[in-house]
Formats: sequence, structure tokens, C-alpha cells
Amino acid sequence: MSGRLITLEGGEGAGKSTAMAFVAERIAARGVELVQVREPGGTEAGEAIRRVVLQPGHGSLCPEAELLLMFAARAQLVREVIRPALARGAVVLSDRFTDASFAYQGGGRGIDVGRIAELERWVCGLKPDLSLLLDLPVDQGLARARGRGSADRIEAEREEFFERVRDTYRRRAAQEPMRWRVIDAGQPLEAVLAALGAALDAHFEARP
Ligand code: Z5A
Repeated sequence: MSGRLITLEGGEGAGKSTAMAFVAERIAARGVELVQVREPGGTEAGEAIRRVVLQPGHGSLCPEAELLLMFAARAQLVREVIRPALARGAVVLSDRFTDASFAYQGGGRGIDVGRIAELERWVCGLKPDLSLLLDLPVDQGLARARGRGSADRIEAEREEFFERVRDTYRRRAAQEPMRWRVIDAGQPLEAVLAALGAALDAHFEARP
């Protein structure tokens, strides 16, 4: 496959949604085909699964069901959108991907990492070429996210849950430094966007 997969990751309120349009423009300015998706979601079935998994009314979902629903949406997205786009040579930009399952269902819910890795191999069979982590202390992220209004089912979790999510993201980034760029999301927005732009430029220069 000649395209590449770039993912944007981070905890609550880290600023992914805010940064997404900037990152997309920066990639498209290179004259490449850009395909933008989000997880869970990005297909008709995936968006339906997103409603099941995030609506507060489904508070009784067990961790295993939550994980499998994330991967069900991902299976559809990989086959319907991501693989065909990569085969055409497009750049796929995803708002979250498998690392979110390791962070939220692995770190947050305590599901065995080996099981998630097995699902990753079976369901996806691919890894991002570049992952951008917007990293922010949990209390700051939650304050930002809660300032926006009502919380979804996962956002309503306790602070310790999000500490484990953040730790897992940071550990994964440290384990695979070639794939990850960690951005300090506590800076003013202009500085965050500048750091994202520099990380993208460095990636495309290293692999034109
Ligand atoms: N999930 C999972 O558990 N497992 C999986 O495998 C996958 C996902 C794929 C998706 O929700 C949920 O699914 C997510 C993980 C879980 N869970 N939770 N909770 P989502 O896509 O709806 O939401 P999100 O991914 O968590 O993003 P978010 O809540 O929308 O936050 P954000 O995009 O990072 O933040 P934002 O909306 O861009 O910014 C938050 C506020 O901060 C906003 O008012 C901004 O104006 C402000 N902001 C942004 N940047 C700055 C800076 N630099 N300074 C000051 N203020 C700022």
C-alpha cells in the first residue's frame, strides 16, 4: 500500500477536534489526496456503533463489550475506507485509532494488552505511520472538556481512569519514538498548532 496513515490521539479536552482542521489543511497543502475519518465511526455502521458506545444511557456496557464494539467499528472502517484509500496512495488522517483502545480499554478499563494486540493484528493488520499525541495533565483536560457541556458515557468516568489513559498513551509513545510525536497540549493554541505543523513537516521530509 503506497499511502500513509496519520493518527491524532490524546485524552479528554486535549484539543484534537480543535487541531483537526489545521492538521488536515497542512496535509492537503502537499497536494496529496486526503481522507479524514474519526473513531469510533467513519462509516454508516461505525457511526451507529458510536452512538451505542458513547450514549450515557448505555452505562452498563461491560469493558469487553466496549472493546469489541470499538473493534467492530474499526473493522468496518479499515475495510470500507482506510485500506482502499491507502491502496490509492492517499493520506488517511484519523481522529483516534487502535492506540485509543490500548489507552482507554487497556489502560483505563484494565483489559489485557495481549488481547488487544491480537485484535489489532486480526482486525487491522496495519499500524499508523505517524501518531500525534496531544498530551495534557488530566485535570486541565477535564476542565476544558467539562466547560463544553454534557459528558458522554466515557467522559463521565473518574479522574483516575483518565490518569491511566494518559499514562498508557505516554508509555506507548516512549516505546515507539519513531512513530510518535508528543505535543505539549497545555501551550496556547498557536504554539500547539505550530508544533503539530513542525511534526508533520518533519515526517513528510523524512518520508517524501
Ligand atoms: N474511545 C475508546 O474508548 N476506545 C477507542 O478505541 C476509541 C475511542 C477509538 C470518542 O469521543 C471517545 O471514544 C473518547 C475515547 C473513546 N472518549 N472519551 N471520553 P469523541 O471523539 O467524541 O471525543 P474525544 O476524542 O474524547 O475528544 P473531545 O472530547 O472532543 O476532546 P478534544 O477533541 O481533545 O478537545 P477539543 O474539543 O478540541 O477541545 C476542548 C476545549 O478546549 C475546547 O473548548 C477548545 O476550544 C479548548 N482548547 C483546545 N485547545 C486549547 C488550547 N491549546 N488552549 C486552551 N484551550 C484549548
